[in-house]
Amino acid sequence: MSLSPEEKANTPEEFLDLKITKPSENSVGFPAIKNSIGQVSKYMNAADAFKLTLKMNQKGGFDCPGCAWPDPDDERSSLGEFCENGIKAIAEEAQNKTIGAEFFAKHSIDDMSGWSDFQIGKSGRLSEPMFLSEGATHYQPISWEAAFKKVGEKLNNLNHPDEAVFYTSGRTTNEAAFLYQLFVREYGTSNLPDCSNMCHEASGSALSETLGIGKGSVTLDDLYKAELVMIVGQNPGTNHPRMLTALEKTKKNGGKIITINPLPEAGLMKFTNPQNPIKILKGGVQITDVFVPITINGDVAFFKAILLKLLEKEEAEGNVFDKSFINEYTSGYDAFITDLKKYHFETCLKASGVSLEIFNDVLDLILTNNKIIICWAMGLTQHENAVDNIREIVNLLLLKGSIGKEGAGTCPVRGHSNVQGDRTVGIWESAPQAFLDKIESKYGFKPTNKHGYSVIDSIKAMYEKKAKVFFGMGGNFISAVPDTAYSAQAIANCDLTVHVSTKLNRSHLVTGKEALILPCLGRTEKDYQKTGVQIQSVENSMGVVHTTKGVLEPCSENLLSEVAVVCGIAHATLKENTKVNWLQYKEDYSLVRDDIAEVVTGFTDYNKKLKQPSGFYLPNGARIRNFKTKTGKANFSINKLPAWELKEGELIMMTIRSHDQFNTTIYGLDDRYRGVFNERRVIFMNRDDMKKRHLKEKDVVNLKSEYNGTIRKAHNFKVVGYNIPVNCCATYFPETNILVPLDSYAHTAKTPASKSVKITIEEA
Ligand SMILES: Nc1nc2c(c(=O)[nH]1)N[C@H]1C(S)=C(S)[C@@H](COP(=O)(O)OP(=O)(O)OC[C@H]3O[C@@H](n4cnc5c(=O)[nH]c(N)nc54)[C@H](O)[C@@H]3O)O[C@H]1N2
Ligand SMILES: Nc1nc2c(c(=O)[nH]1)N[C@H]1C(S)=C(S)[C@@H](COP(=O)(O)OP(=O)(O)OC[C@H]3O[C@@H](n4cnc5c(=O)[nH]c(N)nc54)[C@H](O)[C@@H]3O)O[C@H]1N2
Ligand SMILES: [Mo]
Repeated sequence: MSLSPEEKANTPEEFLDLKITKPSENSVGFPAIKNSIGQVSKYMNAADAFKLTLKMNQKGGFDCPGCAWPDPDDERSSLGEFCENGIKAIAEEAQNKTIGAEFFAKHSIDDMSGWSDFQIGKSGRLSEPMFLSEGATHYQPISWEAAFKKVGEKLNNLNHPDEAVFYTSGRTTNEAAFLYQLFVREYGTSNLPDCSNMCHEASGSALSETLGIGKGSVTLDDLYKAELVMIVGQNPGTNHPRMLTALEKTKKNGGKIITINPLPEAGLMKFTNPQNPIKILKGGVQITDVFVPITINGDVAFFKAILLKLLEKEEAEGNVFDKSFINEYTSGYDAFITDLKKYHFETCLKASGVSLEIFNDVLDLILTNNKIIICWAMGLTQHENAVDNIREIVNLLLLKGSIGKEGAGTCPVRGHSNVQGDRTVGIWESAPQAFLDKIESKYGFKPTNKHGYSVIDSIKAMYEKKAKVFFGMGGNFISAVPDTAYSAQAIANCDLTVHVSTKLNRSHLVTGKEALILPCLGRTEKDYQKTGVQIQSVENSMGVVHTTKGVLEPCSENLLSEVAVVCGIAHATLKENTKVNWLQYKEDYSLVRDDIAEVVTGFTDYNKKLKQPSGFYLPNGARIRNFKTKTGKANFSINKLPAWELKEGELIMMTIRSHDQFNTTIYGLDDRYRGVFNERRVIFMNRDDMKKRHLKEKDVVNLKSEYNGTIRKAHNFKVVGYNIPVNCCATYFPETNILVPLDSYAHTAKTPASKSVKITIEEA
């Protein structure tokens, strides 16, 4: 009997053998090196591994497919510019093992669904296109031509182009992403949801409105020169390890660091640069000067408390606010201050869960420093009030005049290595009219200006059978999205699901009636085309566009590049009804860049500029105090104190990443820094909350969330006592995505609120 979509989508509930040790404060150093070498040697051959580490993030080398942290403009480490988790990312992509017809003949969809995500990922690299016909239990090989034809036919048979959804994960290069959105728009829809919808959408939304650009304003050099860096809701030791090297420099230059996080994450407390053998022996530097153990979603309250005290001091003594900046460059100051005065300091501080003593330490640093950078990631963006979180941060920076000057500004730290670039070149379900007009004037067709589906809208549309074809350019949609059971049914309602992927993942197992897997080249591999090996380009978290060029031979002869896949599908779908010469691009990617140069602002002379070894910076208004907002100024905003309460017995749960995963790709089963080994089905709890519920370490519990009357459950999690604020708890994503309600998302940005899920705990 076949498994239900929900059964296939959920991770298996059985346990491994959980070991718990004391969490570490320090990150990196010898264990990290040992760990990454271990990972490489298990899955890759040594010569390839060596070649890769030498070229990773080097000028003219390839961009690490891990995170989007920028490379230094000046010197790069001769040892290779990489980190433990970057090595794991490439070891995962450049695996020795490949899977094709034989593998899929042996393993049915149901069999593979019973595997853990770790096992699924370790199957190997996909090596040939595969097709799942209606009612079949196994995938079968299909030729590229037949696969393209199938996609084209399905798309052409829909009642309306809006019945198709085209998702993008953030590894896709600028060249492939630009062509992909061009195809989707010429086909006739703007249904271009992407992983950004679940990630930094709230940052984009808040920053566009307040500062006129949906990206951060700082460069790496600013970070070195900042007097004060605040790191809010981010775990760089695991997710952006090379950021710690930058912070080490900030500290060396005399800068101070405040960390605001429910968890004392290892890298932030102490860091040993793995590329500096002397430091490894000495035991590293302390990164954080003041650690603020905030309650989950206590950030607006905490920042309001800060703003109130700053105002009090300004009114008493003056000289706290940067008055000349406020007068010249901002709008909305008076209304903002009037609103702020409605709040009480004590109420705000209490809601943040922070002690007065720690609060005062933070306040002192903010009062005495004027070059402030605030960095943040998912801890701020994945809440219903996420946009408010970020706007409140901007309010603080504006009061201090800490924007658009050296050593100061906003630093949303992006996730996927090219998620920022994808948006820049047009992967956007609600792209601005000016961009659509440029497409029209360049290509001669009129793209629809109707806003398309975001991730949340897409899931609803598929569930309601308003969308019937799902196309995924990379990613692992079913494991990344919230509300697993509902979302699995949504996918199962589709007629066709298509995934362009490097590795097997759960999204290949939870399918529409028919399904295709289209295997593509990864970042590390050479991309051979008619005019020779192609380079591609990406944009990092700080708006630098630079090249990436693979160094290894492709793992199979039957892979296509993402660019070639898009060209093939566009050709098969649009046939003679196109204004675009699709087939030329795949032979020479510089032609795509010529088009981008004409259509996308900031890319003039793209091909020429890419020849600069470190790439080039895109224009950034906020960086030079040219705020392209509706008012033409930087806007203060009015943000409410979020009104959420826990009912008796409820905890607020954040779904976070372990040290051994890249999103839904599970590298290993340990979370070394947090002292959890060989198990992912765990729930981190405050020991007082455990006591209240008569729970001991390793007790097995079920988790239940109730939202607007709907109950969702996740079974079998082991309790781990942890240094986390009372009433808060943490679990890993994707295991608990089933508990995240689809309707709980950030206002205006629609980012799923996967960091503030209210749950209760039941005995298993
Ligand atoms: N190795 C590795 N690197 C990655 C990834 C990966 O999975 N593995 N993923 C990539 C992607 S796509 C992204 S978006 C980034 C994600 O990078 P992060 O945002 O660092 O990842 P998360 O694990 O989601 O961590 C969120 C952090 O916010 C804290 N937090 C949670 N809720 C709150 C809150 O309410 N307030 C505050 N102040 N803090 C809170 C958590 O304790 C945790 O430290 O990393 C990228 N890099
Ligand atoms: N509960 C909860 N849910 C979350 C989050 C959370 O913190 N909590 N975080 C959210 C965030 S920030 C993000 S960004 C999303 C991530 O969502 P996604 O981007 O959809 O997920 P990934 O796990 O990064 O996708 C991994 C898959 O991408 C494919 N892949 C890897 N490299 C390439 C490539 O070069 N080309 C192609 N075509 N395919 C490739 C592989 O097949 C791999 O299995 O998840 C979100 N979901
Ligand atoms: Mo992300």
